[in-house]
Amino acid sequence: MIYKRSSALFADAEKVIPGGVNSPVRAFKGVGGTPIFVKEAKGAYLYDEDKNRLIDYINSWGPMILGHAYKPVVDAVVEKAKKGTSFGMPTEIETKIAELAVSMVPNIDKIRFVNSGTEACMSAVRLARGFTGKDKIIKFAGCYHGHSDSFLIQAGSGASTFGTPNSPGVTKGTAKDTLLALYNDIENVTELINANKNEIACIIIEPVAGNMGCIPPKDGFLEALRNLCDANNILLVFDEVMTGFRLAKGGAQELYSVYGDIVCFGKVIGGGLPVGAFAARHEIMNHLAPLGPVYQAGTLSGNPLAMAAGLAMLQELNTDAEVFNRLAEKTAYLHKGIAKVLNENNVAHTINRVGSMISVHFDEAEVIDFETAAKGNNDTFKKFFHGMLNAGIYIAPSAFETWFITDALTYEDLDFTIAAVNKVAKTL
Ligand code: KE4
Repeated sequence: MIYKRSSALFADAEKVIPGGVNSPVRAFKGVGGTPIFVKEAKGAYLYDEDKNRLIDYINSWGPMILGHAYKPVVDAVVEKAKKGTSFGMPTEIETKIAELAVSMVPNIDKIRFVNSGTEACMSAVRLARGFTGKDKIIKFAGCYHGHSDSFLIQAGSGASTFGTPNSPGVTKGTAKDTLLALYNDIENVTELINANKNEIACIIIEPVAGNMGCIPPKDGFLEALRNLCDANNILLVFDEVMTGFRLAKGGAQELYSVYGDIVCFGKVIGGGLPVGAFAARHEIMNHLAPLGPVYQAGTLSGNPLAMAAGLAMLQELNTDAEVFNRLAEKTAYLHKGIAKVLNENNVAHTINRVGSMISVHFDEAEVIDFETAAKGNNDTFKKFFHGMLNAGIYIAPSAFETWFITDALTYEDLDFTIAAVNKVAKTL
């Protein structure tokens, strides 16, 4: 694959945009090389600036679950744009998408729209603190909830300790209120709660982790978290920015029948436009301004263009009873095919999969948390990434990310992908 034009465009971008990108993971720092510039996309395919066609397994990190330039979404956006893009005043379409989201997702009565997953999670934590009157939060090492200060915290020595900032600009004052636990380790969470009695407002978790690759919750882990929260007057915040409207109509809550107190959304809910949201039962959401004292706001929150894209997307997912089964079946087929060819080529690996989320880890260790996921961040992964890219397959440029399956993928695309893995495996 030739990337002449992408390289030239990257050089231009670097002069005026820090690192040449508007989000760090796009810069290929995790795999080396220069990022690919996309010209356009349709269905399961990206067309880059050098006229290469790539089968897309990132799909904008999740939103394009039905494929790029999905006609009902595009039509809705075009029609809405002709009538204005944002007014800073209430519009009927906000109520329409709120009603639909509340009908699709269990255990929520009200939803507030924002502009990103970060905003959704940041606001959810503020609401939890305001509702409980407590300051501390527990998050899990390796889980990502966006770039709000409270979340950019990395464990010091050991894993369950007072967090220390992992980004300059995050103050020690902020970090002290974020406690870090080990994903899938309920004893560890229990220790943290007991060491911080009556000080913890919420536990925030990705019910299926997607930022360490894909890591499913161990059997009983989510239920145990739910019980710990109930016994200690702690709110359980499910960050479903990735899993929401992807794993099932009702997301991970529906898949596992475990319910958060506050649920965060992003990605799919916006149909590819900037939308985040957080939702909960009346009692909690009524604490939000202008009804209650917890302040949260946004100039472009609920803007008609983004709502039009999101509503069209949710309407499609709500009416197609088979879409989530098709997505899961395609992902299982891909899993089986990749595992077969990696085994035939004696490549040490683990594959994690939940619904239409899948990740390939190039280490034989079972990947259950950040520490075990980190073992797959190695040269084998980097070689695999570039081998697949040269074969016309775009996967995440980081060992800590998940592949996102789109319903636009055909079984021919999946077979093409498996054949590419077989070819690349011989070079690892
Ligand atoms: P955004 O602010 O990027 O819309 O959402 C933050 C966020 C929150 N919660 C979860 C579970 C997430 O996965 C994300 C964002 N996901 C990353 C990809 N792993 C976004 C990609 C990027 O940072 O460019």
